Amino acid sequence: MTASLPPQIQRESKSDQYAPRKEDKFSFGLWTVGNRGRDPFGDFVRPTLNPISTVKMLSQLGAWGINLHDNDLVPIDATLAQRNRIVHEFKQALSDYGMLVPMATTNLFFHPVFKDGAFTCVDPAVRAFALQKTMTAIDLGVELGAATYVFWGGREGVDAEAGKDAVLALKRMRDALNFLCQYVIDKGYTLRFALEPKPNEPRSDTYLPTIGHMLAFIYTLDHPEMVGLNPEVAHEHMAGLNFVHGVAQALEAGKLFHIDLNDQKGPRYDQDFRFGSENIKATFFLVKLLEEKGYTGPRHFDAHCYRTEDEAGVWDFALGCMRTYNMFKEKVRRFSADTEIQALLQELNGGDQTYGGLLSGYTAETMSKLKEAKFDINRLAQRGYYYERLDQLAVEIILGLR
Ligand code: GLT
Ligand code: MN
Ligand code: MN
Repeated sequence: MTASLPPQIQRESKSDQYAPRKEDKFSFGLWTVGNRGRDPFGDFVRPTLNPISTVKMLSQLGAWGINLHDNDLVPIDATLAQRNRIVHEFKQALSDYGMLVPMATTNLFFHPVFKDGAFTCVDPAVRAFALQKTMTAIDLGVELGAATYVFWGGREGVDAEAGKDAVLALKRMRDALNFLCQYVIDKGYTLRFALEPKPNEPRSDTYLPTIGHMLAFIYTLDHPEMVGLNPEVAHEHMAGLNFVHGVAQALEAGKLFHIDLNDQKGPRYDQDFRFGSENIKATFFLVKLLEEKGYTGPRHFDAHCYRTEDEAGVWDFALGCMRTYNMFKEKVRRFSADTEIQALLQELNGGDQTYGGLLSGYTAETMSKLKEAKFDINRLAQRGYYYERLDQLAVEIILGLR
């Protein structure tokens, strides 16, 4: 492990207006920069990064936060004394390098005990252990200052449909989250839960596969006000969905508690690529949504660098995620400052105001006026919507021509 960042990365991390700063609220998981490149076909390609140096490196790069699973920091078989020493040293590093732990989570998928899932495993002993492990991990997260606690389903799902009752599985998931909400309340913690959907992988089908499924489920919980979403770019793209629309729905419902930023080449295995490395236009509209619609939470990168890279590549990757976010932020600013685009948008949304007053809700009056109204639908059908022009202007903004 190198003691500090390679010189060219140190220079680049501070070079220009896109350089990440603490107020940008960028965070990474220990498991993201710490990803060692093992995949189902090949072994580790990079050495272990120790959590203390990771805190230092990320801080030097301009990141604000570092997130973790319980076992990213404390090995699953650590004694209490070992656990306390590790946590103490980590807290010291956080304070030395001015870093926060905004979010924490539980690893409920790595150990073989979780091969059939955790909260939805058919074996009650595994479900009970999953609750116990999560309570302990919540205590750790709170001790480190986390305000958000993430639940990614991991292995909650099936390969063999015959083996599990899908309705019962949902009830078990609900029971677990209700139990843990009550635990947080009883402990007096101010922690919010953020549920992270994923359609498949590692199971062939995961329960609660998309933002929409998860959102509906939240409202069936005992404490829906404590529970929101942690949507991930790659996961919605795996399901072939429009991530921006999913995030907009969560945001509009007041449920965007956290976000996992990365990138993905369409519906295939979960790639967790560097933010903005693939879907340039979708990334632009995502940053536009987050920046303009009042999302104030962490900009968390749940991504990892290509398997081809050595440790320098890890820091290239991390800096790239943050710089790209800031570059898109600047593009978004240009879009909203572009007089031609704004004039076009105004014209587009203007339309015939005659009927505008009838659209603000049902009253006996609006109802009868609307029933009697005469519409020249052939004239209405003739208008053009200038979307070609507008979209081209958006492309020109993104490509740096405006
Ligand atoms: C795992 C997964 C991610 C989740 C993390 C939180 S762990 O890497 O692929 O999408 O966000 O448990
Ligand atoms: Mn994720
Ligand atoms: Mn992913």
